This record gives sequence, structure tokens and C-alpha cells, in this order.
Amino acid sequence: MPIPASDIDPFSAAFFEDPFPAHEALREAGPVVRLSRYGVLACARHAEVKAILDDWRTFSSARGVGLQDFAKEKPSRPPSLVLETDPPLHDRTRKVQARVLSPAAIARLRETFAAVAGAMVGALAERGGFDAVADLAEAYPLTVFPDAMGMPRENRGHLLPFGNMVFNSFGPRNAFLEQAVADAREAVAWVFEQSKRENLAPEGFGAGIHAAADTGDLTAEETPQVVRSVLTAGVDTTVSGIGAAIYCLARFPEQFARLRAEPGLARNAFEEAVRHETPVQTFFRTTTRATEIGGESVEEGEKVLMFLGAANRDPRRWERPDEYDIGRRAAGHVGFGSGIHACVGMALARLEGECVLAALARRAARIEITGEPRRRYNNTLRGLASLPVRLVAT
Ligand code: OVV
Repeated sequence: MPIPASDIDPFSAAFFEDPFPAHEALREAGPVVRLSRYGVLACARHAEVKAILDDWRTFSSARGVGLQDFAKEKPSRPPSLVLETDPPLHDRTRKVQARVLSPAAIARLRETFAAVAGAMVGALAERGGFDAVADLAEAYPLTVFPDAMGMPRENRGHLLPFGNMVFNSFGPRNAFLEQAVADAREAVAWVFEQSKRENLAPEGFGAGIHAAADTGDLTAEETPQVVRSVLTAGVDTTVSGIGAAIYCLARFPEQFARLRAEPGLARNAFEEAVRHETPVQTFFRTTTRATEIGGESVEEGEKVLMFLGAANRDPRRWERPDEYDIGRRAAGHVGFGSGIHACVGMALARLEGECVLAALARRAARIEITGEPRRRYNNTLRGLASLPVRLVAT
């Protein structure tokens, strides 16, 4: 069977507004589809997406995990030493991040993260209404994450436009990327400066990564780049994830009621929101050899786009995929990826999500949407720009 073609543009405003009908069309077209606008292959079913993520030898990250092929074009920014690499380099850099962000290290943050979430949600509950994106989904990570990294208080807001630019850069050179690059001009210089050893407090994760230069695990040239990788991936993603969870709990009030009755479900409620909304929607791989995907022959050197969000709602894998169900076994979703590149910060992301949702469940009977939600357009991230809400008192 020839590989079917589709003219769907997954990097367009119409797609960002409502990707779900297109996701379904892509899943139904076949296990692999050619996106004629970009000349790349794409997979939208769970089985193929998972298989690609789990086979780094055939589906390489070293030629970039965006549309741009580093074998054909000079990378438009210095490639990440973790994300845009294969073993053995990947394993060496990843190991340092994984050690610093280990479940044990993250567990030590629990009390602080819960206290900050409680205080922030408490203050918001006192207000008539607020923006769940700016005032909570952004404000919370922008407090706890740079604190944990060991960063100064000033100018942390630069992390958002920086991440927004990098996540846009995995797509085509379209107007969303151009605008994001313009918006991140100051942020770029700031993030590079903040990644230096002398600008990170000795107790934080940043210093923990820099310590790898003393043991010889990384060079002194590599450590700031590995810090920058964490700064890039660690904020906009959790902003999208926390925003998604609040948006889900506001739209599915019976699920919020269930969370209030069973606060132990906060962690799974966040996980299910990551499945349902999928903050990181897409990444590419590049084939290192002729291979097959879902029984279809594919050549060497092909870019393959993985629709993580479509896989996370594939009816072949999930019952009632479009329902947000906090009691569901959400494990097995690919919202954090899978395989050697699976999100290295996921313990941190999950702790943030859990703390915010637990605080909301304690303080509110209901989350009421009081105005039109606005979407944020980004070539990779799915999230809201604004979500006006009110917490209805218990
Ligand atoms: C997962 C992710 C997203 C963006 C940047 C990076 C990683 C990085 O390693 O720089």
C-alpha cells in the first residue's frame, strides 16, 4: 500500500484551535501518513508513536527533533546536548540531569512546593476572579522552579519567552516562530548568563549540574549547556500542563468533585490532564536506515513527526479517550515521551501539578470559567494564553 498523503497543517492557528478532528483523520488515514505541505512522514496512532520513541537506533534525535534536518541545514540554534543527541553523548549528559532531578531529590521539595501552592491558591481564592494562566499556571512554576534551580529572584519572567521561542523552533519557519524569536531577544542573553556556574546558588539543581565538571562527568564547556537544557524544557511545559489540568477540572466539574472527595487522586488528575491535553504535542525523529512503520516501507533519512496528543487519544489504546477521568489508569500515555529521551524532569513536573491540584481541591468547591479562554499558539506546545476563572467557595 502506498503511504497516504494529507494536506493537514499541524503548524497553523486553525489546527491549534481544534486539533482533534485532524488528529482523528490522521489516525484513520493509516499507521503512517505523508504531510504534503512539509514533505515529512507522520504517525498519529499510539502503537507506532510508542514504537518510534522506543527505537532510538532507527529513529534518531541527532539530526534534530524539529522539522529542520541538521544533516542538510546548519541548526538554527546550538543543538541541545541531551534532546538533540543519540547515545553515547546523550547518555553522558542525560545521566547528570537524571541524577540531579532524581525522584529522591524531588521528594525533598514536597513540603516547600505544597506550602507555596497552598499560599498562592489561598490568595487567589480571596480574589473575585483571576486568570488561571497568568496568576497560577505561570506564577507557580515561575516561583518554585527557579528557586529549585538556585536562580535569583529578578527577571525570571524571561524563562517564558525563551521556552516559547525554543518550542516554536521545532516547527517550520512560520509567523509563530518569527514572532517568538522577536519576543525572546532579551530573554536569550539573560538565560545564557543565568546558566553560568557563578550565577547559580550552591544548593540548587543548577549547581548540581555544574558539579559534574569537577568529577569529569562533563566538561566545563558542557555544563552550562546542560543547565540551559533544563531551563528551556522546565517552565513552559509545566505552565501548559498545570493550565491543562485546571482547564480540565473546570470543564469536568464532576471530576473536580471526585478530587475533593478523594484528594489522593491529585497526582493522577494531573497525569490524566497531561494525557488529555498533551502539553508537548509533537516531536520529530529522523530514520537512520530503511525501515518499516506499521508495515509500510520507509527510507533512510526521513523526518517522522510523532503526534503525541493524537496517540494519547487513540481509541485503539484508550477507552472513552476524549473524557477526562481522574480515576483512569493514565500510565502508558506518551505525554512525557517514552524510551531514552522520556522527560527527565517528570518527577518535578508531577510534584508541581499534584501540589497545585491538591491546593485547589482544598480551597474550592468548583472552578468556574468566567470568560472566553484564549489559546496560545505555539508550533509544539498546546496551552492557553488566558483562562478567566473564579473559585467557588467551599
Ligand atoms: C524537552 C526539551 C525541550 C526543549 C529543549 C530541550 C529539551 C533541551 O534539552 O534544550
